[in-house]
Amino acid sequence: MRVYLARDLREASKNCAQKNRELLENTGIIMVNVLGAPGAGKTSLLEETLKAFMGRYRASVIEGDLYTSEDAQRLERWCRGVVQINTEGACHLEAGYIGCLLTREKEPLLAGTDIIFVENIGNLICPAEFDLGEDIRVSLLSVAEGNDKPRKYPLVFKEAHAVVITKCDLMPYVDFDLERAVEDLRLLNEELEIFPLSTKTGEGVEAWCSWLKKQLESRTKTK
Ligand SMILES: Nc1nc2c(ncn2[C@@H]2O[C@H](COP(=O)(O)OP(=O)(O)OP(=O)(O)O)[C@@H](O)[C@H]2O)c(=O)[nH]1
Ligand SMILES: [Mg+2]
Repeated sequence: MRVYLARDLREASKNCAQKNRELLENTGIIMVNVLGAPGAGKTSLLEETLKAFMGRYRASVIEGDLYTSEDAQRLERWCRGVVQINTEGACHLEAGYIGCLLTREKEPLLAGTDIIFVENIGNLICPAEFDLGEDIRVSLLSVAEGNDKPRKYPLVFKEAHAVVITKCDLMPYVDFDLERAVEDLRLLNEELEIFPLSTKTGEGVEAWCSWLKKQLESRTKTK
C-alpha cells in the first residue's frame, strides 16, 4: 500500500517555531537550544556557563527531561529561574511547549530575561528534527561516546552553530581521536565552531563562554 503525504506533519510545529523566533526577535532575547546524547554533559555545561554569565546577563532555563526535576535543581541557583518540562516519554521538545512558556500569563519567560537556555531531551536523533525558534543551536559530543557519532548521527551536528566536545579530561582513558572528530564535523558543516572542553578541569570553558558572549552581544546590537 502506498501512503501519500500531502502535508508536512511537522507544519504546526514549524509555525510555532516561527512565532517563537518573531517573539524573541521583537524583545531582543536570545534563545540557545542545547542538544546531545543522554549524559553527554549538557547540565554540567549549563552550570559552568550560567556561573560565568551571573551578574552580567539575566538568564533563564527551560529544562527538558522525561522524568524528574534533578537537572532543574542543579541549575536554579545559578540563574533567574528554571522551568521544568517533563515529557513523560516523548524524546524531544517542541516549539509549542516553548511558546506557551514564553508568553504564559504568570511569569512569562519573555519578561526580565536576556538569554534563555533550553536543555533538550538527551537524544541525538529527534531533537535535531525540531526547530524551537532558537537563535543558537549547540550540540554536544562527549569523548566517551566515540568518534563515529558525527558520521552516524549527522543532522544533530550539521545543523548546529557550535559543537562542544565534552569530557576531554577523559581522553587518556578512551579511544577518542580529537583531530578526526574535528575533521568529520567540518565535513558536515565547515562553518561550525568547535569547543573541546572539560567541566571537571575547567579547561576550554572560557573559550566557549567568550564565544557565546560575543554572539549575544552582536545579536543584541542588530536587534
Ligand atoms: N569526567 C568528566 N565527567 C563529566 C564532565 N561533564 C559532565 N560529566 C559527568 O557526566 C555525567 C553526566 O553529566 P550531565 O551534565 O548530567 O549530563 P546531561 O547531558 O545533562 O545528562 P541528561 O540530562 O541525563 O541527558 C555526570 O556524572 C557528570 O559529572 C566532564 O567534563 N568530565
Ligand atoms: Mg541534563
